[in-house]
Amino acid sequence: MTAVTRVSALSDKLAALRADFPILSREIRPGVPLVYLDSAATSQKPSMVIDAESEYYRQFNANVHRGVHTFSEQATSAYEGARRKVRDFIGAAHVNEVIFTRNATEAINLVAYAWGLANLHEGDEIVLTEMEHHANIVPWQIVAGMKGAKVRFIPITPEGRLDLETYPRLLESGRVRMVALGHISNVLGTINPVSQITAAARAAGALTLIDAAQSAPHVQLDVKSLGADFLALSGHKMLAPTGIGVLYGKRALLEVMPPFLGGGSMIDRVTMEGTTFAGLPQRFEAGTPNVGGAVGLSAALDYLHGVGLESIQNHEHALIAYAMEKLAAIPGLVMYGPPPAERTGLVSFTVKGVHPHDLAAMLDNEGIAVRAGHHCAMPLHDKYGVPASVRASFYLYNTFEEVDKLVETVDKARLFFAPRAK
Ligand code: C6P
Repeated sequence: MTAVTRVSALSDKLAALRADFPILSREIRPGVPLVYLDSAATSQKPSMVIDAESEYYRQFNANVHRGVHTFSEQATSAYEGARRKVRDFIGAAHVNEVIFTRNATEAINLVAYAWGLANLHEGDEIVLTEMEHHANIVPWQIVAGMKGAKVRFIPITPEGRLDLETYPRLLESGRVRMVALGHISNVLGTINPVSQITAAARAAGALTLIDAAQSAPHVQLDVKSLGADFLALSGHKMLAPTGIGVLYGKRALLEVMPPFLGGGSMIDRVTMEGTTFAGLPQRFEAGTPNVGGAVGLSAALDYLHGVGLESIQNHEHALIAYAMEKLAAIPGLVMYGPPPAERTGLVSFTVKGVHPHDLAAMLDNEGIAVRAGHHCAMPLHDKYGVPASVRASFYLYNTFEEVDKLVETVDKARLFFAPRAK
């Protein structure tokens, strides 16, 4: 008997909720049902989202902000309606603070290039953390290289928390212009104390960017209480289709930033001598946007509201506490990151004597989808001295029975590959 409970705020609704996700009833092979534990890579989509996007293409597909015809007006209205929904979802003050992008990666690149190229100078510093996803490292390294700026890192402790004693010392240089960090680590699950970090950055005269790719699907975001100047998220991790993401930016900052990409839709007037640019948000949305994706994102936000982010968080917390307790009993298994109370619903681990890819392949054989590798966080894996790990990530539709199957199969793999490991 485990000491951790097998109930959560969603226990009574789980069967009905799972029925909303058509893919969850699929079998990987005849008789082997899907156990989807890879939602941190991308979540599955409820019928409501699939239908909303399909409805757009079936009923009123048209380009936005261009035509005067009926469908173009309907498409524009749906697209701009999605923007208002995102504004409310993240607590932004103004709809023009919401820029649609392809994903969180593009949102971060937009800030790194548009803000960074205009505002960084030789010797300036950008502070990141050792637990960042490559999406929040590489763009800064590229732009820092172009401008002669330096990238510095807040270290992490062995338990997978940010080292908050070192952070103020990094700010003391007086050269820090940007502090950019993940709200929740995609490898450790650590929920970072963002408000505390942004407050210190602000006091040191630096701007902040929050990578909310792993938090937007799970916790109620409020850009004001987070103290974020910029925030990036990806729709596909929060029940929406792929190809739609969001950059939030404070209006006063976005208004004075030069464009990122040039082309149609983002201009005021183009002559052969030069171009003047449109206002917000169009200035940062060059070309035809992903209208169907925005419609799907809007439906996803409605779905998340319907279930309730608090209930989702409570459910994931119950799952992760249960999973970590059970996994801890497997000899040779090492989990990375803080205890369940300080993390969201994902856990990365290694098993002594078993290559993460072999483990993931054996899990897949039993229908269990997990991610194996460096999870686009190589510096973090270097820090722990492992090239790769296995990650199981949970979402609102996962069950305690699925956790049991994960744990049983991991133990089976250990006995097969490394029977004498301790
Ligand atoms: N992490 C994972 O399996 P995109 O690819 O742009 O939608 O998201 C990038 C990204 C940025 N920040 C964090 C913290 C992330 O976790 C991700 C995406 C996926 O962990 C795919 S690599």
